[in-house]
Amino acid sequence: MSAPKTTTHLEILRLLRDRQGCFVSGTALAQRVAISRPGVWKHINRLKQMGYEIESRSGLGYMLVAVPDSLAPGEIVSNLTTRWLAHNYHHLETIGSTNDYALILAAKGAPNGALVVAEQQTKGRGRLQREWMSSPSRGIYLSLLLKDPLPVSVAPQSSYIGALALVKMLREQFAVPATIKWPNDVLINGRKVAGILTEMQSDQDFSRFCVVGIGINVNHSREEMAGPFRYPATSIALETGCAVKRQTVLLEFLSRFEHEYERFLDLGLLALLPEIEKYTEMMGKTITVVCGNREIIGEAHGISSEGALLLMREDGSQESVWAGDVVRIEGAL
Ligand code: BT5
Repeated sequence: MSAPKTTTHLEILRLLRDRQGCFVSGTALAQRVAISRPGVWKHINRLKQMGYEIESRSGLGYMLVAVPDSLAPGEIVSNLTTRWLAHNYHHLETIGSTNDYALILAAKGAPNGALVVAEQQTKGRGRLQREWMSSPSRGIYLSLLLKDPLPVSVAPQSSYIGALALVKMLREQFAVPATIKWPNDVLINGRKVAGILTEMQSDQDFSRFCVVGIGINVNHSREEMAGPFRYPATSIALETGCAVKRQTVLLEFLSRFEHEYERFLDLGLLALLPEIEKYTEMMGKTITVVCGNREIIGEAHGISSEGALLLMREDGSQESVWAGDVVRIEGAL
C-alpha cells in the first residue's frame, strides 16, 4: 500500500482557493484528490487548525472564507515575484534558529537562494550570541542561503544588501522613514525594527556560502517592544498604526533583496554606497561606537568601499571601524 500523501490538504486548499467565495461540494473535492468524503472532512479540519476559515454547509460543501497570515509555502511560493530567490522554500513552525537550519541545509547541498522562514524561534540569535526575541507569528524570522563565491572580505557586505533592501521596501510599501543603523540594524523613527546576522563559511580566499539571517518586527505590540533591549525597539504595526500582513512584507522584501543583491554582484558595494549612505541614520552626526573594550567617539562621515564605517575624531584623525555597536547617536532617542 502506498503511504498517504502529505500534501492532500494543500491540494484541497488550492481547489477551494480557485473558487474562493463559492461552495465546492465534498464529492467534487473527494473526486479531484482521489480520497473518500470523510477523508476530505479530515483535511478540511487540518486546514482549519492551520488558521484557514472554511465554511461548511450541508448540501453545498465547503467555501474558503479567509486565509491566515501564515508564511506557509501555500501562501508564499506561488506569489513569489523573484526569479531565483526563495524558490527552494523551507517553512517551519518552530525552530531554534533559522540561521542554524540554513547552515545545515547548506552542508547538505541546498541550492543558491534557498530560504528558511519560521513562525517562531526558540534560540534566535544576534551577533556575539545575543538573544533575538522571536515571538510566534508576529514577526518574520528568515535566513537566505547565498552561494556565489565572493572574496572573504566582500561576503559580509551582504548584510548591507539586506539592510538596503529592507529600508527601501519599508519606505515604498509602508511610507515609513526607515533608516540603516550601521552595521546591521534597520530603524524606524530611531527605533530598531529589524536586525541582520550574516554568517559564512569560506576557504582561504573565497566564501563557500553566506547565510543572511534577518529578524523583522512586524505586528509586535508596544508591551513586547518595551524590551529590555540594548536599543529602543519597534514594529512595523506600531509605526504605521495598523496590523500589517506578514505575507506582503516577506514577498516584497524578497523581491527587493534579489534586485539589490544582483546589483551588488554585478557592480560591487561601491555602486550601492551612495544609497546606503543616504539612508544611514548617523551620517554627519557624532556617535559613540563600542568595539570590544574600546569606545570610539567621532563624527560618522561615510562608509568605505570595503564596508568600514569612517569616523573623524575630535582631534581630526580618521578611523575606519570594521565591527562594533553604535551605542549613542547625537540627538537620537
Ligand atoms: C542583530 O544582532 O540585530 C541580529 C538579529 C538577527 C536575527 C535573525 S532572526 C532570523 C535569523 N536567525 C537567527 O537566529 N538570527 C537571525 P545584534 O545587533 O547583536 O542585536 C541583538 C540585540 O538586539 C539583543 O541583544 C537585544 O538587545 C536586541 N533585540 C533582541 N530581540 C529584538 C527584537 N525583536 N527587536 C529589537 N531588538 C531586539
